[in-house]
Amino acid sequence: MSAVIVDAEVVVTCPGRNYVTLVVTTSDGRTGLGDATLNGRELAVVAMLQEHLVPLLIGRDPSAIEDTWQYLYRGAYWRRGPVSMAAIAAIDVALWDLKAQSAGMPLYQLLGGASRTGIRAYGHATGRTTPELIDSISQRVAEGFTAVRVQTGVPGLRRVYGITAADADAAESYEPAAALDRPDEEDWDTAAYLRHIPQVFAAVRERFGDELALLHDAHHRLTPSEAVRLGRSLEPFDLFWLEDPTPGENQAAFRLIRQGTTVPIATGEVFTTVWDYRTLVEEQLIDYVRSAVTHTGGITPMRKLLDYAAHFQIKSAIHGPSDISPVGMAAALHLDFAIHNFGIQEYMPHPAEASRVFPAGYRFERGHFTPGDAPGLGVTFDRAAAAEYPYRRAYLPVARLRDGTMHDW
Ligand code: KDG
Ligand code: MG
Repeated sequence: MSAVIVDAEVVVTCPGRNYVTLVVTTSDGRTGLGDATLNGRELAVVAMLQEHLVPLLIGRDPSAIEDTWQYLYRGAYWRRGPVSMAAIAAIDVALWDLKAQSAGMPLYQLLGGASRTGIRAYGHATGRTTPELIDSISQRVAEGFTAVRVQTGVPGLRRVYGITAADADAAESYEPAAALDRPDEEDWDTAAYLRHIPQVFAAVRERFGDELALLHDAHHRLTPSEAVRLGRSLEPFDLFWLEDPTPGENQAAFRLIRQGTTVPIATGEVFTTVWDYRTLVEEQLIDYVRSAVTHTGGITPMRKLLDYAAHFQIKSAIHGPSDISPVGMAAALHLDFAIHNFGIQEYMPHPAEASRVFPAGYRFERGHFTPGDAPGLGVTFDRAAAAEYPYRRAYLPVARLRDGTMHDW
């Protein structure tokens, strides 16, 4: 008789930040890992898994990945949404991990094999002032990165997206979630931001020359016309992309941005299905798909989404912040390695304690990753180490305008 799923355990651990991990066990004693971390809403996914999805897995054939995905997605009646899609993603990735382990192959081989020799990654640079930012970029370049996301403080604003608090180590900590009882508050002034950013990119290009790829994340803060103004003002500095210029719920807004500026556009880190991209892809309104494997239902739908995007000359840029665990990162890297339309991979290092909990076989060298050749995802989970780091409630910040009005964070 072929193996069946006998257990699926959900483990929450906080090695420097919270992670939700699914461990699926089969009747022949194999285990597969999935990442179900949803930053600031972790326990909602835990409940979705423990109360609703794990009971449906027991006794199922672990090799029937597509059928299980459809069973959980269509079978719920209530489709989409980040809590459901993160829960389904963890199951899907764990089943791919099991299948590749059974085949004795690294997962990328099951996805079609290597399409490249290395996965180009971008690092993060941040500074409250331009000299501090230049130092931060220099560190990334010294580490071997050929592409860097550049975020900067804005004069007159206490705290903005991507910039650490004044008392933190500005160069090294990008983690926005904080273990506080209430979300931290950042301030925002679009006019001040739009005035300041072009000067910063001028200084960065001047210092680092033409070759270094520069990226910037507007983090959903702008209207379409403000995004056009920003895009145009940054055209002389040849950005690799401008990310999340405007909130993505209204896909049609991107038509205005596309008509107004030639700056390449990346979006989708908060999207959860292919439907969130339909207008963007079919009308070629974006250049990069930013979805995370962890938040978009796993490897199964991500492969379909990226293949669909490929037909419209749109490339991958899988979300890789520190709130995607090393399990989710490994899943992204195997997909990056196999697909044709790979663009770039985000890399925000995990807290040091996380590498104790999730020993991973992927390697980072001279700005590029390789996923490793261990069978499956190539990540293990040290439960004893995980138990040393209990869950801590944490929230992402919120943003307010100068008069106190809530704004998009
Ligand atoms: O959980 C939210 C973070 O992952 C997000 O703010 C990071 O925008 C982000 C990025 O581009 O990595
Ligand atoms: Mg982003």
